[in-house]
Amino acid sequence: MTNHNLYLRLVGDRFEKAAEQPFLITPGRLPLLFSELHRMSGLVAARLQQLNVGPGDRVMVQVAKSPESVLVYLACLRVGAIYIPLNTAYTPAEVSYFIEDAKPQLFICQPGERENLVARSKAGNVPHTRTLGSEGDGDLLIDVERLSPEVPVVEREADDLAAILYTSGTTGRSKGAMLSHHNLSSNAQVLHRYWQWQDRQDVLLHALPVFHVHGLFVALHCALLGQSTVHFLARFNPDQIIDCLPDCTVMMGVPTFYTRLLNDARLTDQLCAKMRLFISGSAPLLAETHRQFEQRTGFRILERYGMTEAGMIASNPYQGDRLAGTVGYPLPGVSVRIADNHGNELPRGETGVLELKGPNVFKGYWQMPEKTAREFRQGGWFISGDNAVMDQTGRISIVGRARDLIISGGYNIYPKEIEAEIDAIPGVGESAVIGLPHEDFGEVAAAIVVKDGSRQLGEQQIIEPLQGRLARFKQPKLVIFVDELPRNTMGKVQKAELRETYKASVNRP
Ligand code: MLC
Ligand code: AMP
Repeated sequence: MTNHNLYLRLVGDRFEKAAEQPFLITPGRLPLLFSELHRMSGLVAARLQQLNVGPGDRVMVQVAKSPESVLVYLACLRVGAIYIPLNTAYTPAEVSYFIEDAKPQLFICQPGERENLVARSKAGNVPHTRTLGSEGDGDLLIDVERLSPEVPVVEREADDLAAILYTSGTTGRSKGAMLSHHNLSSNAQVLHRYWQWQDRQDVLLHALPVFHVHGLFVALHCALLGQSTVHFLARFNPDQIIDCLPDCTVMMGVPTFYTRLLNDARLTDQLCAKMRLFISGSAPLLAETHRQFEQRTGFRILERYGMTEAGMIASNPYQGDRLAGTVGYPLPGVSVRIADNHGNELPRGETGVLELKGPNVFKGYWQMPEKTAREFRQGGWFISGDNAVMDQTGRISIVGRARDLIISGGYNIYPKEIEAEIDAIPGVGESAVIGLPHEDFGEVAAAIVVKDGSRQLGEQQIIEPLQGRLARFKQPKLVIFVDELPRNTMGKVQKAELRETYKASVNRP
């Protein structure tokens, strides 16, 4: 049997004879070298085995971005475990849900969160809880050097799961998108070719979080396939970005990265002299940002489109026109069609829901077979939930969302989840959470609230109860009180009307 384990493609023993080339360069730390990657992921894999983590077991991870966190990911692949990264902004209350749902064999959290999370982990019957800090500290890796790194790469079938990434649902309940070894390796190889990755020469500027598709899979997989050195920054920090840019050839970011860079006078064409490619995705890039960036640096940002359930779906061409406001063409091997609400394909030029098929499309939502079935059409077309239009040449523009979804700085916020929390606050009659335009984050959540008259309510009485219940990025940046919510004749709240009324209400903080 062929071993389809993604680890073999990404690392294997490909780099053992590599010169001492850095893989991850993290400020203030010694670089992690390519030549050490197999041995070090072997040590972490040996630790996982000591904790009885084996094929098919889930390993849930809520830790700071660090070279060690990448080693944990690679070690999970190596032992055949399923990697489940969580946003570090999630509160313990949110994490409890994920533990309950995924039933991990091992939960790894930040040392500072140990007290908060061990009890929740125990309540969820998780056999092992360990900690890992941003410097590799914590108890996960204590004495790991004493173990043998000779851990074989477990055989995996193409459809075996490599990772589960949680994505919020329209019902407010998060769903775990199951991604197989083949889903991830096929997508990585396509991107590596499509973006003409320059093996051993490209240097990647990486300031994205590593708990989402963008920073974890798209960026790191391309770098591993291309044996690229990566400037691995904990977060988007303009000073560090400006420092690193002269050494780098590729940057991947959400649109907020580009608008923030444009607000920095230090961004010049000389600073980007070595750059080859700027890529944007995860949220719509404004045509104005595209234009200004080209004017300032001479680079036309390459915009691509993807989602948790399918990795990357479409991209502007590497060579050829990178058109602002479009996400380019379906990637090789991916089929895209625009359909009406019943799954009938629409002629080119008409707006409808984007549906897709291909080796990148996930295996379904973890333990939600009915939900999964509802998201697919006959013939295996996955319903993306994005509204799009295709021109005569097949070029795609995303024109909106069929789902009630807010994308803020590249993070998804599902209004239903926030509304449920607000509606539970004493004194609230009902609420509607909408996305409003925001210079920095593109969109932010705003809550439109109707009081029930039973007590005095101000913005603080709405926001305070959300602390500890919802991650900060999900909390409304603005609360507006109204007498009633606008509804149509069917009784449905008219969110489009609310968005129009309040579109100028949020300014840059
Ligand atoms: C931080 N905050 C946010 C926020 N990020 N609020 C709304 N939306 C966000 N995205 C909050 C903080 O909690 C803080 O709140 C306040 O805003 C100011 O934070 P900051 O210091 O300015 O934020 P910063 O750390 O600079 O982060 C902003 C960011 C970051 C845009 C750089 O959010 C980010 O890296 N986003 C990338 C997300 C991503 O990788 N998405 C890919 C998903 S994959 P307070 O109240 O505490 O002050 C996907 C598929 C695909 O979508 O196609 O790629
Ligand atoms: P997530 O579920 O977090 O992976 O987010 C995926 C969603 O991000 C998609 O369904 C789109 O709505 C949005 N998205 C990703 N890339 C783009 C893009 N280039 N333009 C517009 N929306 C995008």
